[in-house]
Amino acid sequence: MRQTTLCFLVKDDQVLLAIKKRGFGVGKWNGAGGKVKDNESIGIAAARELNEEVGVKVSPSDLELVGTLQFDFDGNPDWAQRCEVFIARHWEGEPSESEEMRPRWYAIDKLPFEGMWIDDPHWVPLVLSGKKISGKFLFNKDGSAILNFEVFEVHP
Ligand code: 8OG
Repeated sequence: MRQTTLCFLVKDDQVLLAIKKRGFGVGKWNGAGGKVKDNESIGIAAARELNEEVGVKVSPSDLELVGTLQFDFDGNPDWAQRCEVFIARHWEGEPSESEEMRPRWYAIDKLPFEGMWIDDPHWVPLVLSGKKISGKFLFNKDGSAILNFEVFEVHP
């Protein structure tokens, strides 16, 4: 199964989202992240993706794990994915556009849900309000509908 990372940069009451210019999730606003490579730790992968996609340098020790999500697609096991979600509050450099993503800051209480993944309203506000979560989503085959889901707050 694919293991991916997703990281939200947070500054005061704002979060950095970036619109995906190509690949899986094209046209959607999201944090930066992607597939973990073989022999790469999840933290190193998250930091690498932040650098490649929005041009900032983050130390893996500044990544706070805030969520673990399982995404399954009915009748489409190739798309199954486990995603570790992080928040970073310290980084070096100014976020900038890359070939893959165009970033901008959003107020945390005005997220552009109509332009985000359909599951995001069920968990993104929780992690941005300081909660730690674990969740599972079952989508239909092409990911256009949620068939069922569960999201729990975890207390580490
Ligand atoms: O390597 P690739 O660009 O395919 O990685 C996909 C990225 O998109 C990765 O950061 C995980 C993220 N992502 C999904 N599905 C969902 C989702 O349903 N919600 C959010 N917020 N991010 C997702 O692949």
